[in-house]
Amino acid sequence: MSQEEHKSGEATGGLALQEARPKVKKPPLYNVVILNDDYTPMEFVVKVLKRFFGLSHDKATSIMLHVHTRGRGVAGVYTYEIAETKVVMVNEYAREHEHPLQSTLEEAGD
Ligand code: TYC
Repeated sequence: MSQEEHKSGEATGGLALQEARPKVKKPPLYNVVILNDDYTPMEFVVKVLKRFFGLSHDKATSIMLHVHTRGRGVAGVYTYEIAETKVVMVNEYAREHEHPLQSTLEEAGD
């Protein structure tokens, strides 16, 4: 039987089947949060924000200053695997350069 006959029930003795709705559920999103500390140089934080989050120099500087004054700030919003990868890359890069800079994940608000 044809798709259309099947859906309408014409060829199924009147048993019409429900049209399936396309599944388009959005994945949960996560903030990559950069934390302030007393020792990491400002220019290193700006470099990290540019390198790992694709930010312009001005945007990276603005976020770095926000973190410096407020204690924490969002560098980017991603699906879980990408966000987790960014956190690992930032924290490893900071450790390699012997800076205490840390990033972490949190669920993004809708
Ligand atoms: N507070 C640091 C300083 O005074 C600068 C800094 C900014 C460190 C942002 C970490 O995520 C950070 N050198």
